[in-house]
Amino acid sequence: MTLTTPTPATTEISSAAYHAVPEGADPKVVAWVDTIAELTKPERIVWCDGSPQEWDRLTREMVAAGTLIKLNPEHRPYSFLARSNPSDVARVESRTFICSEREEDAGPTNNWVAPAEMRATFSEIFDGSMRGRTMYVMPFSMGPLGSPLAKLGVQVTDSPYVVASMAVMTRMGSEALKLIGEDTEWVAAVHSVGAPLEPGQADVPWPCNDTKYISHFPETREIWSYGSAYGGNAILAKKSFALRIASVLARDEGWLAEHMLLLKVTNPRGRVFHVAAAFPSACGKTNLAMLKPSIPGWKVETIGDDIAWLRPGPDGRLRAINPEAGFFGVAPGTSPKTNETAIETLWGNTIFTNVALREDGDVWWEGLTDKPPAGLTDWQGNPWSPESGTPAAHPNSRFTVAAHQAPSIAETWNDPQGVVVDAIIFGGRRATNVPLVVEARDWEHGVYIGATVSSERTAAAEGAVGELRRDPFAMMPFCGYNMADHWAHWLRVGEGLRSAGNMPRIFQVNWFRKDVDGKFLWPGFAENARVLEWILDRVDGRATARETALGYAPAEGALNVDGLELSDEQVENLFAIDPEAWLNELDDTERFFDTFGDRVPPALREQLKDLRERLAAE
Ligand code: TSX
Ligand code: MN
Repeated sequence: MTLTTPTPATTEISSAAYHAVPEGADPKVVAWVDTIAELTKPERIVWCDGSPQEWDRLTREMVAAGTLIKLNPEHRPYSFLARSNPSDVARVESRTFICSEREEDAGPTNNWVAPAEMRATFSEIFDGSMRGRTMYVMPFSMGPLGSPLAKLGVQVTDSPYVVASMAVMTRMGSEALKLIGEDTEWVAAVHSVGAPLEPGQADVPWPCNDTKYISHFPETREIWSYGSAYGGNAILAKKSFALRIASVLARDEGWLAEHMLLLKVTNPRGRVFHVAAAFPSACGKTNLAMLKPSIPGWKVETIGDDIAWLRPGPDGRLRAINPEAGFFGVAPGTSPKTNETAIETLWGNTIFTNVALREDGDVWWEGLTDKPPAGLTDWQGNPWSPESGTPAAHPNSRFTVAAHQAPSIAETWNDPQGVVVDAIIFGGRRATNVPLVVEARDWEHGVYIGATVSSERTAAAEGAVGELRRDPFAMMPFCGYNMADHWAHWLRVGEGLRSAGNMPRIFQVNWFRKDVDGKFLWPGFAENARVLEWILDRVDGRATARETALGYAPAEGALNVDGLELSDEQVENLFAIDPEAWLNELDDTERFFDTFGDRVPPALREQLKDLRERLAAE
């Protein structure tokens, strides 16, 4: 199949004159592509079909251009290393915008610019931004092709690295394009690295621009991204579509687009459960998504590691899909000890970005092995040794790999009907106050727990160490509308589920509580299966609980700690409630709520008041 047509000698002609549009492509898609091409003025246009041949051609071209390094196929078959520009290594929240018509609809936690103003800026910076480059057109589906829970999109990009990433992370190509018809809703996403090439100008391995914009237009369901080729800034199907735009679609259509992993869990009696869990960054979501239980008889399978779309089904039960098709995971800290399944997943067919290169053509990152191998090249391409004093792999270095390659993937991960959610978990990284696990008193209390998710700042982040970083629903950087409206929406969805007579139970967990000496109280990792056991035994009606001010905690002896080297005192400390510390935290929570003014649902103010009263009575 021919994907390109020869480049004409002239520069500024209608794109329609020189690109081969796939037969049957929706005229509105074609017209939109033409509009973007007229603005960005690429040298040629390629409509991506998502085939293995296309992948092969693109990766070869990127190796020739120096964008990718082919890894040693003996160690890492069909795999590549990309080194980004050192200025382009992470999502840039300060340059991420929600361009709703009204500022209050973006809310106090988002950067807002009026749509007209942003469009005026874009008509300048995107003008000719793809000169000398290929514009790739990528139709894609978020969720199984044709699923009633899935959504379609079309992203254009001038970065072949982004095409290869989207091919892994989404169902991208001809099949998705065929699903777009006259009446199909689809999200339009424009991406440019913002590095046009003059005739004869040599390219660089990782083109990007110091000026960056990641802008979302929720009312017109559009995404425009400029200047970065990294991760969430550029793979617009992920955070931009599946969370920021989808959260708005979900609000309008009565469902939920959430920053959650999805698990299938089978208990020793063979009953199957599904769990959705939201955690802020640096809590080990991918590790939990690929958990190998330490306790016999329990089986955990992966459905998703980052995003879940949840929707009340025809039977009134909450059903969920993973809208993505791959994992874009943080490499450092991933090891056979912390996540053996991820290590198995990464055997090949993987794009690594900003990890270290071994002498033998394989990859390495901090935490993969106790001791670094000799002869490493760091993520910037410089010789590295432990004496270098810098990390060999960038702390935000990544792997991009197909979800179906995980040995833990559930056979139902592709089910177009989604899976029925039995339990929802909210976690955070908290050295104090938050117990290992509690069950919410009811849905409203669960929504309060979600709205008050927080992590203590680590040394890596700005701000004082130990200070609470609020991250409601782990959605702080990802909610495309007013965060307080998101809480109200959760309460509304709960009412619908309740009237249908079947709602998931909500739990709060904290793997990170420390003792007075600053040591983690809970072993975590595979042992978290014990917490899942109590949670799902609660759902199954077989685990006992005791009421506390914070919710239902495991009754004495109900949490299985057999074989763990945990003293009674340590178990007690994992669940200890200090009313004074909690009342101080609630003052902080109230101040946090106040930043949203009168958009905070009264039911959550009520939850705060009730919690205060329960703690004061302790
Ligand atoms: O991912 C983590 N999980 C979830 C696993 C399913 N991490 C890593 C977080 C950084 C991304 C954890 N770290 C977890 C955890 O449950 N718990 C901890 C804290 C911890 C770290 C080390 C030990 C115990 C707890 N123990 C030893 O190092 C021996
Ligand atoms: Mn995430």
